[in-house]
Amino acid sequence: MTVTEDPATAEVAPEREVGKARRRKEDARLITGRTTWTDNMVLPGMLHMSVVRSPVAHGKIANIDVSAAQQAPGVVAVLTGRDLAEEQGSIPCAWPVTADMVNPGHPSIAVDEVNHVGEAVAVIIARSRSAAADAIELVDVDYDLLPPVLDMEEAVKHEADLCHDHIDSNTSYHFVFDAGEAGTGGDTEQAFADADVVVSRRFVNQRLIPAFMEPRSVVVQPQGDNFTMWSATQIPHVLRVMLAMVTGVPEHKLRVVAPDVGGGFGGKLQVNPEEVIALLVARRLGKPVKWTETRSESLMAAHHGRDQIQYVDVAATREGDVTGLRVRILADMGAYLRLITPGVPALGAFMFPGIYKFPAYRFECDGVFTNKVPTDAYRGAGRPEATFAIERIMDELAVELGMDPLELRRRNWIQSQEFPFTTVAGLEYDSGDYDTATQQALELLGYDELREEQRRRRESNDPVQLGIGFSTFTEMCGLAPSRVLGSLSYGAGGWESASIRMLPTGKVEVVTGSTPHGQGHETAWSQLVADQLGVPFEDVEVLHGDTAVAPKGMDTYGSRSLVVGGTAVVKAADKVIAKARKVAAHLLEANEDDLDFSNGKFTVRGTPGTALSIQEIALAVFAAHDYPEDVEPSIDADATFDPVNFSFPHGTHVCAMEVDTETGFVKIRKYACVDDVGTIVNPLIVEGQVHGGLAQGIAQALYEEAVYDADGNLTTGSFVDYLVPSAADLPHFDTGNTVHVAPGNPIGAKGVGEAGCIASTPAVVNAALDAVRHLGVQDIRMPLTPERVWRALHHGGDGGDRATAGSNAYGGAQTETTAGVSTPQSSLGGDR
Ligand code: MCN
Repeated sequence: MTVTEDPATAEVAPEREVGKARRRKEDARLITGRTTWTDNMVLPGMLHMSVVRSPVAHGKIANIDVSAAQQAPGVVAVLTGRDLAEEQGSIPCAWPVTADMVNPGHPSIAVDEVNHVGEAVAVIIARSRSAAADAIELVDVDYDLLPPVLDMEEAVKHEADLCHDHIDSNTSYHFVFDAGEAGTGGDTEQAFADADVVVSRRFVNQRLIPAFMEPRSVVVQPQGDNFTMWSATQIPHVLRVMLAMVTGVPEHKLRVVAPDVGGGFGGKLQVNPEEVIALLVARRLGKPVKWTETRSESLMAAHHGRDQIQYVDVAATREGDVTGLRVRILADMGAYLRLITPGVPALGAFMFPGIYKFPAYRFECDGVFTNKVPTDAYRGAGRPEATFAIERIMDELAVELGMDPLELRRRNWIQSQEFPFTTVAGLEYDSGDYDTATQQALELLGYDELREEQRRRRESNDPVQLGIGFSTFTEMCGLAPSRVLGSLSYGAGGWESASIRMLPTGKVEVVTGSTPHGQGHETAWSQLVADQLGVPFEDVEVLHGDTAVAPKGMDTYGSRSLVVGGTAVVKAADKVIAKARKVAAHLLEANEDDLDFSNGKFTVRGTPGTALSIQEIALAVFAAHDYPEDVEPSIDADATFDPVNFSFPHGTHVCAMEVDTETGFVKIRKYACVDDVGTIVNPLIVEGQVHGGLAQGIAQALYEEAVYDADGNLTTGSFVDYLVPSAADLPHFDTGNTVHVAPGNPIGAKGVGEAGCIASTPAVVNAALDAVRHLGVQDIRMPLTPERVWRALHHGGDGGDRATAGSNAYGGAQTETTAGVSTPQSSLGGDR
């Protein structure tokens, strides 16, 4: 081993990688088609699976005749729910939010009854994809129809039809968080009784479809009693555990691989019936099996998101100090409880107070069964719904008080010097400065000029009116401290793991438990490791998404990967350095305490010119000819990180919107946002994440809605009807950042993966309302289609399909505003 002479004079500190807008390493292979998506997999003797799906929303299966399909050319087998009844178990739900939550169970293939259009009733296994697809038509299923339960407010009434006739109610659970009872706030009822002003609203947060680019796809290869599954999933690690539990295939006999995955947005945070069935079929037939959904199947049968009816009451003083918040929601579970279906609204429960200092807060949620496809995580999962409600009602309160909406917010939000701040929901917000972010966002927007233009248009009765809407948001992400998840009855922890392998030639393999599917972890983790170990960015390879390669992991969702998984990587790197230090001390014949480590090199303090790089040490321990006696010949290291708190990114989003009062067309004139995501590892990725999130959040406000007809058919069953916007439908985004370092992780980062999606929706709706409120419009139901806007303008109400007046399921008024009285207008606990 030679010790390199390295005159200090020649040393130039390399530019830090963290903070560099590196283009993503992974993009070259992704955008040039040089990767293997699950559907590209071809295995010798591979069979193809297609799924026969229910065309009815609710019914008993009277008879299934598969004889014609079985005789079709190329068909190898046709299996029904009865055929697999012994082995298929139930699709797992890992988040029983209350002890008495009712779970109807969910067979991967329906056995006796179907509960939503698109539910699997049989599978066909054939030698080719086309043979499997063609035989679908040949399976003859007789259904005894039952009335579908489709409307949540009807479903919770006593006399309602039942979604599952073996359960005597459509309510799965009733979840309550009461700050008074939790000791984190005062008495909410008292706050409302004492209020000068109470504003009550009913908001509809419509059903959405995650609409990932790569459809769901799975390939299973049996090898004796071992199985390898490739799946377009966000959660190979969780999936493996769950499949082992559901099917009885021993966990150590099952390898799950998530190859490159083309988006998920929470929609692939799931244990899919088709994954279970493909595994069972491969086990039964002893042959590889592939299933890839069509786009229509994806829209119809992959889980949906959002779908809440929210009754929100806010209490305040006449001067504009908020004194109480009361939220009651109906959350549509769909027909079954999937992996985290019940937990989505429960997670949101803690975010309704937003960034405001409410002294009292009560939240109640009913998880309601309907004969629709189950809901589950969709980008933000519970937090966009909560943010929408609070940011909408703050605007309504401002109108009621005759205050500027921003002024009302400023008056009530947490001040920068008050961090860390424990909210009325019991969360400890870590750091931030809402004033500065807001100021910057206003400047980016050109706020003063746009307000002036708005005034001019109003005065001249311009048919095109202009409005400006805000959303000053925070969110809890970086999921999550395991103990907190445990206290919320979630079935797993929130840690993440990493390993660093120092290869003999000095190259570095980083194994991460996170599972990127568009977020660029290969690039960002390389930047972290390059800085930490002082090795070139190009010398780092990041491995992920294969339980045989990365055996431990909690996967990617909840904007957790950098904060939790990135921290595990940094901690593993620190352990590598600590191990290497012992070897370096030995080789440099120095005391460990006398060594400095920077830019990838150990130097002996006071002895300039003597240096040993960590890459040289990797070779030394590989040869293992000369290393200290009390250490092992390896500097590789593992780390597992469990955060002590969530991270709380925040930001101010401002939208300027034109509304054509003659046609109802809306157009985003300008969109500006300033987000604080703590330390930014890669500004290019962060900007991309914000843009993607904005696209989805704006799409909820303006374009997207999963619509069912009166029989329970999904009428938005293709991209012709379900309007995912293209780049051409979206405005230019003016984005900026403030940086308040997160104290809970050594990187100082907060998550960004969901921020744009959480923040943007209310800003857009608030902007549209700001444009037309003077014309008598109080609400417009999302998405703000031209028809809805026009109807709200010309016929009142919210332009949606509900009556303009009347009482909601809880006996409260739908859009009640009460100024100057001390009695709350929305009474909870009506007809349930
Ligand atoms: N990042 C950074 N600096 C920060 C925060 C994040 O450089 N302060 C970088 C990270 O290094 C990472 C990316 O931004 O490369 C996102 O990081 P993070 O916020 O930790 O989020 P996750 O990686 O955990 O991704 C999950 C999140 C979620 S929950 C959804 S939904 C979502 C999203 O990411 N789905 C996506 N972004 C998506 N992007 C794509 N292309 N496709 C999806 O399906």
